[in-house]
Amino acid sequence: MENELKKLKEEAHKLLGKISDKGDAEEFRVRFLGRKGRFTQVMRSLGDVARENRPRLGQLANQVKKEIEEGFEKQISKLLQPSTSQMDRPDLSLPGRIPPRGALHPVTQIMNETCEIFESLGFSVAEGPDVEQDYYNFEALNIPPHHPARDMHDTFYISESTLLRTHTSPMQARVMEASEPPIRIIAPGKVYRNDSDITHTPMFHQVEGLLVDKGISFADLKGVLTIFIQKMFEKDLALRFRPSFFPFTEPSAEVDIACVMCGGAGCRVCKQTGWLEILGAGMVDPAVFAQVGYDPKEYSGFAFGLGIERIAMLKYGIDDIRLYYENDQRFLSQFI
Ligand code: 2NM
Repeated sequence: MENELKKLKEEAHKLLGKISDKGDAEEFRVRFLGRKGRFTQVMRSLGDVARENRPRLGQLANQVKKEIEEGFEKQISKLLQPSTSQMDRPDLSLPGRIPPRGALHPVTQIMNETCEIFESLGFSVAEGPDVEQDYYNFEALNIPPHHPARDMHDTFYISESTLLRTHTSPMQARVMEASEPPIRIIAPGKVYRNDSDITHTPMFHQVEGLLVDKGISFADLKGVLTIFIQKMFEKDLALRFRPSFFPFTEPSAEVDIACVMCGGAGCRVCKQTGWLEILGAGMVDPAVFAQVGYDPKEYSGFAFGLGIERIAMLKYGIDDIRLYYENDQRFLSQFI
């Protein structure tokens, strides 16, 4: 009987591993553990065994039964659980993990938008060095040494003849020097002035425009700037041209727009004037044309310069320019 039990145990063990569905499990249960199963059969022969061996064999039989039952339970619980290959399979119904997304700096956004508007009007982008020669920053633009206008620029000098450009117009002098009219360009980029308060940072961004051809008038300037303001502020804002002075333009104007906050009624932002100063412009001075070798009798042109930070401040209602350069996430994340 001992042999029978051993054989039974081995047989059950071999078949346990092959149970792979409900049918197999039921078959196994009937065959080994059922009322007419193999185990019951073996137990019947306990009566034929010598009396003194019965307790030992009875114990052994119970142990074998327990082992088979436990093995059977284990196999069944395995069947009820998903297999490892099922667990490794990705759950396609889960929502995706969204990575944190970066965004362009508000100044970059307005810079890009500005360039796109002028490009839509036929202007090409001309870029040049931040470290510029005194000649292109000043002399070519009708600002000779010792000219009082140099004072206004708070220039960072690198040497006697090189400096950080104080505006992007040196690029326009370079383009005019290198090519003939018609010219229709904008010069976007960083500019530097030794000045710092709530409306000035030592580095800021400008876009300057230049259009030179035969028969260009102040009306063309007004038209281009009006379209730019309307597209940038998505509103039919009024423009006002006030007489002003720049060494490189004559006549020159400072351009105001109707206050974006109150529409001209007067408020804190426009200091009750109803107007906001937004850019400078004018007709290119014949002295500049002479410097670059254009005949002022043949050609005329207009130029303008605008500060990107200032436009972004007006568009977004920002009252301190320094916020742009503090890299505070609470500020930046409002422009995503
Ligand atoms: C301004 C205002 C007025 C300007 C002039 C030129 C150039 F090169 F054609 F002479 N470029 N930009 C200009 C004119 C810039 O900024 C407030």
